[in-house]
Amino acid sequence: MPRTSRRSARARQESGAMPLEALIFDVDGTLAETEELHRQAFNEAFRAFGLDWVWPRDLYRELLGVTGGRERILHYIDHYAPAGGAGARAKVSEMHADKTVRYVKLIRAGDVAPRPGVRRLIAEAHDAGLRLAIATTTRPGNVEALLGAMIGREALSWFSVIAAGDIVPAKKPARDIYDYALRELGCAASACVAFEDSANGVRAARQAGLAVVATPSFFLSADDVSESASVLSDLGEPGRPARRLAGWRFAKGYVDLAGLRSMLDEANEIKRKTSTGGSPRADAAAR
Ligand code: XBP
Ligand code: MG
Repeated sequence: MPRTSRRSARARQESGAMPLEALIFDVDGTLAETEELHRQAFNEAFRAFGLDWVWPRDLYRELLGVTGGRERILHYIDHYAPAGGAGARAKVSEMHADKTVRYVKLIRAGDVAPRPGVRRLIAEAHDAGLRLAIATTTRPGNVEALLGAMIGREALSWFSVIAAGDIVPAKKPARDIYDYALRELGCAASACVAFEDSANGVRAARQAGLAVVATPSFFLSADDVSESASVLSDLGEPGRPARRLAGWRFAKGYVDLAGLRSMLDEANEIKRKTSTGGSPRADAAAR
């Protein structure tokens, strides 16, 4: 840890503030705008299985309310009664596995760029010795392909926990994937910050007791993420500030570790006051 951070870490400890130990990232929509590639992969898989199903963007936006690709296909069969639904139901796992292969190919072939600030913040956290984790509904193979394509293979080793897919029984908005990530990290929720793009993701992280920075994504721009400590257009970059949509304002105009520490201190203070009967609303309004 650099000397200055060590000194400020000591000052924070003396003041009773919780040190920031780990950052936990959602994947789809948060690290990169990947849902369009998921959509294409679903449509390709349907064609490959002889189905004339097509998920256009508007329908896909609706279907994103159901997390998990396999669950999403089942929901479509049950609620939209497409032709061939009964037969497809029996093959849903096979069809979803095919979709996953196609998605990974699209990721590897395509030019998927991280959202603004993602690569910078991950590198800053890694250099500062913070732990990094993933908490996502998508398949672990998809996460590896995306991180590899986006940041480089070495970035995978920076993440000490990759909590993904069916590793827990209930997907977001259930809190399970975040509880799992916290357990594996060995960190208290009050020492971590989660990054999300969707209402389901924010709900899961908040249920697990985490402070959240939300950067709503293309498909989910209308989601209710108001439980987040900060809502931004993206994580921002030096010279290219993020637009603040609600909540905590990052002094530099972009999300960095210093800003996250201050945001976390405030979030923990609000939590403490709420549990001791203080007035968090007045505090939040004053910031
Ligand atoms: C978003 C999702 C995922 C993907 C599809 O996950 O809901 O289900 O759309 O992935 P998150 P799979 O934002 O939590 O990363 O087909 O692999 O399930
Ligand atoms: Mg997401």
